[in-house]
Amino acid sequence: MSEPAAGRRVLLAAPRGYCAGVARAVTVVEKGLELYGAPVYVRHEIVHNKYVVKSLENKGAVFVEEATEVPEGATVIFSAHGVSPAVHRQAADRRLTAIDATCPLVTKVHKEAVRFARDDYDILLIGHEGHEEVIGTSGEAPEHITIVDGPQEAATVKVRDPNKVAWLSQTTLSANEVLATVAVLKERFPNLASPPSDDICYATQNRQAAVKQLGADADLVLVVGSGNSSNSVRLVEVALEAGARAACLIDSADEIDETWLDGVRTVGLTSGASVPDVLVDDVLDWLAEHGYRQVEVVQAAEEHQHFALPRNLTPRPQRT
Ligand code: 0O3
Ligand code: SF4
Repeated sequence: MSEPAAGRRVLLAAPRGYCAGVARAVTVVEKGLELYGAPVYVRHEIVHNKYVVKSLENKGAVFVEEATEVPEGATVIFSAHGVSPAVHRQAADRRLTAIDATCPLVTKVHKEAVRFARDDYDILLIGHEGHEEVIGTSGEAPEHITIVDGPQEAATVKVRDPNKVAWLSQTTLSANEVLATVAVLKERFPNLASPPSDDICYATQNRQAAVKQLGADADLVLVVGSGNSSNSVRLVEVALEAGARAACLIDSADEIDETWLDGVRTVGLTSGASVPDVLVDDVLDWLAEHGYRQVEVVQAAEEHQHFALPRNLTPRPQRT
């Protein structure tokens, strides 16, 4: 039995949705289409969101998995998750015009990997094997990097010299889980070197902080995001850890099952860093139609981050 409409409310997480890196990457594809005309090839989903990919396909973007699938001499955009130097070389070999939409905060992790590898460290990259960002970062120094996926792997990973070990991480992991993994590594390698600043980016941390804040008060948390979006999936886990009775990942409002609302008074709502606002607005409309009209914003942080577009997308001033 549903609660009476009077008791129903929505706790809306803030920040949620697009981070600065995603906003920049989506703009790169839109501007690329404007400047170079369709088709513009994009290597890998520009961000892990079905709706974004479909919308850009409708505008003339062609998504491929490898640079080798792009016709010689065409324009290719690299996704926000970053690519290895080998992919840059493939693009150069095919004489592609490459536009790099890698988030600057992912590039920062690549540079840390290069620096630690140059100093001959064994680098333990905390992240999910097979994820595009982890593939790209590992490719900076494959002979130095070992992927460590959680505390259990941290307990057994082998290194050459226990005094020459550094850790880095994927940008979109659960902050708590990374802390737990690093704690195990520090126990084993007391001289473990850390990245100069957090690899888990501000947007991941803020979205997790907001959902953590509302999780305990929510009977159900809806996270808008696609199944291959690491940061979105983490929001479901963080909501459950924070005490939400249930949490579901949905691509859009039409995936909500009405039975999920049985006995639910408070719905928490958030969205991953790759999710456009329109999808959350649709969920809010759907919830309002089902009696959840009262919306309270739960604000964990304010964000003012903005990244400039890549140089080869910025019109150059004309010389006179
Ligand atoms: O890395 P993740 O699967 O979360 O990727 P999304 O969903 O595209 O979100 C943007 C994050 C990103 C590009 C890497 O940090
Ligand atoms: Fe960049 Fe963080 Fe957004 Fe990833 S989640 S694109 S690292 S700002």
